[in-house]
This record gives sequence, structure tokens and C-alpha cells, in this order.
Amino acid sequence: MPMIDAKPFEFDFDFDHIALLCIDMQRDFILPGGFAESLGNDISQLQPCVPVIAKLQEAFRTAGLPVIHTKECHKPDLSDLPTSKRVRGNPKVKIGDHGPMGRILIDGEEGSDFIDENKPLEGELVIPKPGKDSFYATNLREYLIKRNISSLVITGVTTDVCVQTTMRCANDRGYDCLLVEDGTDSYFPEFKAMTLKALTAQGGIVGWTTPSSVVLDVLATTQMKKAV
Ligand code: C5J
Repeated sequence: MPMIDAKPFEFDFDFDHIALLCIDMQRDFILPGGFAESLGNDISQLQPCVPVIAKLQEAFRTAGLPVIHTKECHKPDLSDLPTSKRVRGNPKVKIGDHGPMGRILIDGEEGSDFIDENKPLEGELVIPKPGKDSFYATNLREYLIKRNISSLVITGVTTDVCVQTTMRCANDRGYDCLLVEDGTDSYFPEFKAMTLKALTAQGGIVGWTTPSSVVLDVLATTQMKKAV
């Protein structure tokens, strides 16, 4: 069985049952003028993971492995947006309002779409999700069952919100989850650091973490073996 060197111990997986999950690499969270910036977040904190995720996407595609993308967004009629989420913190600009990139976090609008560097290729699964948990009110579970996927390599933003929530919910559903340390970022570096520690504590209570270089090496080595 192939193995990835990780914290707190090796991550065993099978190439037939693994996918890359890219969480919420959307303009509203990452680009100037997006929702996150309007909330006062320092979006520069999210930039380092962008090229890392692009490399991982390329490597998974080259290896013929599934790449799955989520996007946090809501229906134009806001029927899937709890009032509590819309009004929390009394923000100047609320989800569904008009902003510089269209209506904030509304599916189909420019701001809720993916940044160019990490956008899906045709045929890859894109999961619009109304919550932080990628399983809540989505078809992610059905897709993973259909494709017989049991291990997830997780990337995306933000580490302490949608990434952490999804990893915990995937773990509860029986998936082995490896979070890529430099393939995820938070507006708050200290929250990222604590999240990585919390997920792997107590013998990997939620899962594993490792740097992208380790994942990329394993994928490249396998490709080389296939070629000879
Ligand atoms: C947030 C996310 N931060 N994708 N969403 O609200 O983590």
C-alpha cells in the first residue's frame, strides 16, 4: 500500500480510492473587493496556498485522480441562507447584497466563482454548499460512495472554518483525511497553526497533515514507476 509521511504517523492510501478536495478557492474569499475583505479580513494571508493548490491539482490530474471543488454560496432567492448567517455581526455588506463582483456569495455571480489559478476543469465535480461543512445539503457523500473513495487529500480556505469543519465531518463519515499544511490558509495565522495541531492531536483524532512536497513526491514517483 502506498504511504505518505505525515503527522502524527504515516498516511496509508490506495490510488484507486483517493481524491483531492479543494475547498472554497473563490474570489469572494481571496480577491480584493470580495466579501471577506469587506468584513475586514486580511486577504493577503490566503495568497500562499494558491500556487500550492495549483501544483497539487496538476499532479492529481496528471495521475488521473479525481479533483473535487467546493464553493460556499447560496441560491439567488436566498432560500438556503439562514437569517442568522446573513445578519451575524451586522456586516456593512451582507450575503446577497450587490458588491463589486456581483451579488455576494450567490451561486453564478462573479465573486462566488473560483479564482483563475485554482478553477475546475471541465468534468470535475463542483459542489455548491450553503454551509461550512461540505457534506451539509450537498451530493458529496453520494459522489464519494459512487467513486469508492475512502481517502481525501484536503486543501483550501479557510483552515479554521470550512476546511476544518469539512475535515471533521468527513472523519465522522469514515474518511481518512490528509490536510496539506501549505495548501491551506487562514486570515489568522495563529488559528491555522492551532487547527493543524488540534486535528492531529490525540493520535490523529481527526486526521493527518503533511507538506505538499511530500504528496507531490509520492505522486511523481508513482508516475515514474508507471512509465517504466
Ligand atoms: C468562511 C470558508 N471563512 N470557506 N468560509 O466563511 O472558510
